[in-house]
Amino acid sequence: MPRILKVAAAQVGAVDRDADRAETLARLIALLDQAASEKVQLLLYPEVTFTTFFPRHLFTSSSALNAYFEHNDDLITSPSTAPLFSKAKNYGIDIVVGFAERTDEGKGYNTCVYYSAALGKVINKYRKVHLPGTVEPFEDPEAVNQLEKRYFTPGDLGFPAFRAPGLLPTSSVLKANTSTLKGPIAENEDQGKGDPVMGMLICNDRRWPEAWRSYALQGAELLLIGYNTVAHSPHLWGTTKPMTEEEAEKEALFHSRLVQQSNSYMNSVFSISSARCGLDDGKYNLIGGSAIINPEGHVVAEAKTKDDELVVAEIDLEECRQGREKTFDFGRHRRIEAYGRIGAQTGVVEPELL
Ligand code: CDT
Repeated sequence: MPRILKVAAAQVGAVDRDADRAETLARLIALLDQAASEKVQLLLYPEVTFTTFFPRHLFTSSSALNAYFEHNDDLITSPSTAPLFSKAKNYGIDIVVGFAERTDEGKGYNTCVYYSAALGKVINKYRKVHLPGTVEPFEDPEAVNQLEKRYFTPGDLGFPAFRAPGLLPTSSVLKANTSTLKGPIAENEDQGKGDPVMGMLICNDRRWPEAWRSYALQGAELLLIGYNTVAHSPHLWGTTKPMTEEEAEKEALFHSRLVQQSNSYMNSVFSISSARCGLDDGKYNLIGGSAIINPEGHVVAEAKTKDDELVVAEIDLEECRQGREKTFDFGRHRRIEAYGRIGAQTGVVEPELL
């Protein structure tokens, strides 16, 4: 039985440091309006959706920094963010939205939420696990910084897969069976049925296979990934081979696409990525390349611009079956007795010198 969803990435072009929040919100809503006119059911916005990618800047005043954060529970009530959620509810479109989260205890997380239009509430939250960059700015005043390790705490929620209700006509049929995932495919006839199983990642997380596999082991059929990826930053990316701005951007785009295609294939999962991109403040260049990838690793749809753009596709979640019943049938082929190192070690430990 086909399990078809119409999904989209809401790619967002340049947003300057001092951009008016209301104007940015209006752009996000314009993308939602367009999604509604194209009958999209699920729309993915980028990492830190409502502002510029502020971790590139050093803030010495906490009030200036805090202006970029949303307090945990205010997201769907605050006038600067709420209209996106209420409009999504009215349209019946589920949305995934990234934001800088400030908790009651004062911790900062790079977070995204899944808002279900059917239920009219946030049904899942993810906090970015892999925080790139540095705590202190680079000494070189020309360097592009990425101070995520300064402003955020690594996510503490793990990789929580979840089911999104109300998207498929068959969604309620198997309700009684959807609370737990049981055993390998061959032993579990409900697997790959019911409401779609989803997971969220944020930007740098997409480069880490452990993150994808954690979701795939929960049966995720669709991964949603917002990002802000600097196009040219030798301080962040390294300089094995000196590159022009243009070559560096091409390389960053290549790696972004490489990790999305390969991890979609190796985990038999659809993925959508949505970029904040373009030239912020006329000088900070972020790659575009928002894309929808199928479980065989092929591009289904991709952005053509580095501006506000909707990238839309109709996807059939049944396509996840090919990989997960054959090459990547985890239950039959994974060999956890050989993988101990992956869960036990962070840095590299080389064999002893000869
Ligand atoms: N936002 C984010 O995580 N960006 C990083 C930039 C690379 S820093 C080395 C990314 O992985 O795309």
